[in-house]
This record gives sequence, structure tokens and C-alpha cells, in this order.
Amino acid sequence: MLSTRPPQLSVVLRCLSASGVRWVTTTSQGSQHLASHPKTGEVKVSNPATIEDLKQNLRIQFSRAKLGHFTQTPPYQDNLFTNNAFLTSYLTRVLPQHVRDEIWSDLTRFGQRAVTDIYQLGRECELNQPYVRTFDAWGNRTDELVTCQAWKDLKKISAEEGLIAAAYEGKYKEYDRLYQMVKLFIFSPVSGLYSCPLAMTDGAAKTARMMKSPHLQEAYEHLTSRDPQHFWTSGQWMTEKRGGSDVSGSTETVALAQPDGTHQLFGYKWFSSATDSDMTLTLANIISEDQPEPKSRGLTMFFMKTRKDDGKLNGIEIVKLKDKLGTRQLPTAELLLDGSVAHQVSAEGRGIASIANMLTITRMHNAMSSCAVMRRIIQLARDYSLRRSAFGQVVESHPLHQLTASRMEVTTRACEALTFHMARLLGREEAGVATSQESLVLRTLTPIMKFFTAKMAMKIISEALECFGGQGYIEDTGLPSHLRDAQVLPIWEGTTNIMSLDFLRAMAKSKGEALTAVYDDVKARIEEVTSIMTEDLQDSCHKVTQSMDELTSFLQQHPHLIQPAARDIATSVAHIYIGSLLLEHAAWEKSSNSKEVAKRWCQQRLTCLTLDEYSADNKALYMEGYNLSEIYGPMF
Ligand code: UCC
Repeated sequence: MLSTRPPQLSVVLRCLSASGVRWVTTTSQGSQHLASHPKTGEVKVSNPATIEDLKQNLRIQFSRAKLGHFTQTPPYQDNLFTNNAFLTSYLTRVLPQHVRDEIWSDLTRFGQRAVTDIYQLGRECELNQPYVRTFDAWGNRTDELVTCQAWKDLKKISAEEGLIAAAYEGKYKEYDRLYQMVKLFIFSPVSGLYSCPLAMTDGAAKTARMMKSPHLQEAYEHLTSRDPQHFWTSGQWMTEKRGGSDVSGSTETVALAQPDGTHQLFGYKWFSSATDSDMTLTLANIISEDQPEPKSRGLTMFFMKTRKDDGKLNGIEIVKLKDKLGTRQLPTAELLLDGSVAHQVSAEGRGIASIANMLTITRMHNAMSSCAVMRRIIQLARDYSLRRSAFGQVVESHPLHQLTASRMEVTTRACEALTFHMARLLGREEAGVATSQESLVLRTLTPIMKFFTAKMAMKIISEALECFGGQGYIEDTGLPSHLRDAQVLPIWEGTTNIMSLDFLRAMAKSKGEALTAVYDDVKARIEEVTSIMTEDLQDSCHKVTQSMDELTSFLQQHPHLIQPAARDIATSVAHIYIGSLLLEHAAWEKSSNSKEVAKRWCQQRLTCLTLDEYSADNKALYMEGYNLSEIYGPMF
């Protein structure tokens, strides 16, 4: 009888155990006709008495969808606050007990909310991207920016949760900023990129508070409101067609002085991400009837509302929305300013220095978002590793996976340590209790933090997607968008090279004192660790101080190489400073994991100076093969 069966049935029959019962891996979805094991989801298949029974069993398994019973299990989302071991430990260390007691339950609740309704709204924004309805059916130019309801709901949530307000209310004084940043850290990776307008809004709020212009007073009240009806978001319209880095050299927008004291702006803003914002801060060259050419004095900062009292756009045309690699949830537009009424809020020619207040905040947001997306994808990959089996074992139990994941964890903690520390320094400065050394460290390390965390985010997300195998590359898992969206982080608000140069600018402006401040800070921290720690962290402490000395001696010996070496110097500073922070934390926490993280971080090369490269003919190297006689015209 057996010989009459089709060969594939024989194979299946042989696989069935002699005990009469076997468990077949499946999921609840595919097992609706069969009893499934309560824990594993496997289904019971009776040993068939006859070939007809066997066929029946197979029909049960394959007849409906003809896909089999097995489906993959998605990663489950866990609390973005309580399940972050490093963050909770860090806050326990740095926050006074009374602050901790007050904010802990809010952060715990918010950590859960982030992966429930906020996550759903963020996902809706991804699936219902904004668009512009340029004309109505009757030929009227409307420039209507259409965003989904979820996007609007996220604005409301941002106000209610105090995502901007928390930094300005003075409730926890020097800890206000850290508290707010932790909330943004939780919000950012699930927010459908609503984190971007919030970054601008925060930057504008900070600038408004510092500028003390009467026009900005009203704006400040709105930007820092917890009332959704009252809450405003702001844009930062800085980049023009000529480019985004050399702002002074590329701004064509002019501000024509009006008899009533206002100005009318004429220009073209090339990247405006918070296009639906209520207001914006922007830069322009002042001109007047008597002085039709921009003065050489430089740019001035202006405040403008995006809409007039009648609700119409304030001399703004939305020319187009950008077709971007990622961040498609975000209505990034090209805008024509054609007589937009604006108010001068900085002294003439002090536009860059004034908008720099905003840049400090937006760069902090950038770093926080970089850390947040790393942490988010690691949490998802961690959960998935417990649900997915390969080679007969759950992924989590494979030693090679464990090592790979632990390396991602070390990098992510390193970035978190730097960014939370910087948020803490920012809070101290804003509360007026920072020492001059702390202020210098904050100024110097802000650009470094921005680029370093962004670069690490790209690396970690790419690695983490591998943890999902092919699923990491499949759009409707919701995973690939992390990588696409994150690619903006090293670009937006200043590229890696621009940030490295900004670090040099901070060093130069302080005549070297900025670097001395960093050096002293690292040294003091290491001395503290050495004084309280036993043997096991001594080598790492030594490595940090030795690396700092190596870096300083390079700077002293090769001042002419500082420009080409800027990026490597800045990266070395990041490595060294983070090393000191991780050691400080390990010395306090005293757990084997925190020591392991600090040790591993310090085992890598902390300085990454490659002297020969800086004086090599790098241009000749990368230009080799470029032949002007074989250039055929522009790509598009
Ligand atoms: O283009 C963009 C869009 C990219 C794609 C986005 C896709 C959309 C998706 C978004 C999703 C989230 S974003 C914009 C990118 N551009 C930037 O971020 C600007 C990069 N450039 C810089 O950072 C430059 O360093 C400048 C523009 C800030 C510096 O220009 P200048 O003209 O060389 O300025 P100076 O002379 O160095 O500095 C002028 C003053 C000085 O103060 P005073 O006059 O008192 O001595 C500086 O100390 O400004 C002060 N200053 C600063 N202060 C300059 N930079 C800073 C700073 N970082 N912190 C404090």
C-alpha cells in the first residue's frame, strides 16, 4: 500500500512520530482547525491510520490559503522608558530623589503611550503622506498643504504632554531640560517625524526667550504652551538654493524696510520642513529704498507668522514638496517669499549669531533622535531574537548573535551617555548654574555630539535590520523606514564636516580654552573614578588620559594640519569624552554590565589620528581618472 502513495506523502508519513502524536510549528492564525499548544502555538496532528486520514490532515494544513501553518511573529513593542536599562540607571544617578519621584511615573506612562496610540499615529503619518493642493477646482491658487489627521493629533499630543513646555516651566530648574529631552527621546522614534517640527519649535522658543524682542514675547507664550488651542510650532527657514552650510554666503533673501517699521521679505527658501508651522524665524539681508543693495554688514534675523489675520498665507507660495529619500511624513517644501510681512528681531547683521541659539537646540534634538532610533531598533531586535528560531534555537541563544547585539548595545549606550550628559549641561546653563567650564564644554561638544550620534545611528540601524533577516528589508514591517529616515540625521542641521569645522570654530573663538575645558573635565572625571574604583577599571582610566594627552600633543605639534584633521580630532574627542562618561557611570553603578560597557569602549582606539593622510595629496587620489574630455553633461 505504501508504494502507491505519491513520494511527497511518503516523506511526510516518515516524519510523523511513532507515538501517534506530533507537534507541528504553526501560529494561531494558521491553526484555526487544529488544537494548538498553549505556549508554543504548535498544533497537534494525529498519526494517520490510513492514507485518507493523512490527506485529511494535509488538507487541514494546506487547503485554505495553501500557505502552510507557519507565519512569522513580529517583534513586540516594550516600554520605551522602563525597559531602557541604561537610561533608568542614568536618571537614578543624576536626578535628585524628589525630581525622580515626581517624573518617574510620567515617564513610565509615556513610555507605554509611545508604543500604543502615539505609535499608531506615527505609522498613519508614514502611510498618509502630506501633499500640496496648489489650485482649487476654480483656478484659484490655494497652496493648501494637506496633512493627515494623525499629524494634527500629534501636534495636540505634543502640547498636552509638554514636549516643549517642560523645558521652560522652571519646575525642576536645572533638570527641566533633561526631563524634556527624555520625553522627546521616548517620543521621537514613534512620532512619525513630528519630532522635527518640535525641534524647530524648541529652538525658536529658546531664541525667543533669549532675544527679548517684544515680537517674540507673544510667540514665546505660544511655543511653550500646553494648551493645544494656543500651542504654536515654528519653522527655521535658513537654507536657500545656493546651499545650506555657508549660510552667510548663500542667503539671497532680502528684507525691504517698510514705513510702518515692518519688513517685506523676498526670497526663496529651499528646505523648509515645518511648512505647516504657525511662525518661523528666518534670515535676510536688509535693503531699503535708499539702499537697494544688501549692506556688507551681513544677515539679520526676522520673525514672521506664516498666515495673516484672515488665515491666508503671508506672502508665501508653496512651490513644491521635496521628494526625499526618507522623512516623507514631513512636509518639507520649497517656499517662495513674495512680500511676506516680517519683524526684525536681531540687531542688523547679527542674524547668524542670533539663530545660533536655535542651532544649539536643534542639534541637541538631532542627537536625541539619533539615540532614540538606535534604542528603538535595538529594543525591537531584542524582542524579535526571543521569538524567532533558526538552526533549531531561538536567535537570542546563538553566541554570535549575542556578541553582535552586545556591540550594538555598547555603541548605543555610549551615544546615550554623551547626549544625556549634554542635555544635563544645557539644563544647568539655562538655569544659570553652569560653571564657565561647563558652558565651554557644552559649546564645544554640541557639534561633536550631533555628528557622532548621527553617524552611529546609521551604523546601528543598518546592523539591527540584519537581525530581522529579510524582514528588515520589507517595507510593511515598518522597519526599513528607520534607516531611510535616519539618513537625514548626519545631513540636517549641519553635515559631519560642517560640525567638525564648527568644533574648530568654538576652539578658535575661545583661543583654545574650550579644549582645555574638555581636557580638565575628562581629567577630573577620571581622577574621581580612579579614587573610588578598584583595580578592574584602572586600565581603561589610563587609556582615556593617555589618549587625551596624545590628542593634545598632536594639536600642539601640528597646528597646520588641524583643518584636514578636523573630523578625526572631533571623533577622537567624542571617543575620549564618552570613555570618561561611561567610566563615571560604571564606577557609580558597579554592575558587571556597566563595567563591561566602559571597558569595551575604552579598548577600542580612542584617538583616530592618521598623520600621514593629512599631508598626503588627497585631491590627486580622489580625482584620479577624472577626464574633462569625457564629461557628457548633467545627470538630469
Ligand atoms: O539644509 C538643511 C536641510 C537639509 C536636508 C533636510 C531634509 C529635510 C528633513 C528634515 C528631517 C528632520 S538644514 C540646514 C543645514 N545648515 C546648517 O545647519 C548650518 C551649517 N552651517 C553652520 O553651522 C555655520 O557654522 C554657520 C552658518 C553657523 C556659521 O556661519 P559663518 O557666517 O561662518 O558665521 P561665524 O562668523 O563663524 O559666526 C557668526 C557668529 C559668531 O558670533 P560673534 O559674531 O558674536 O563672534 C559665532 O560665534 O555666530 C556665532 N556662532 C555660534 N554660536 C556660529 N556658530 C555657532 C554655534 N554653533 N553656536 C554658538
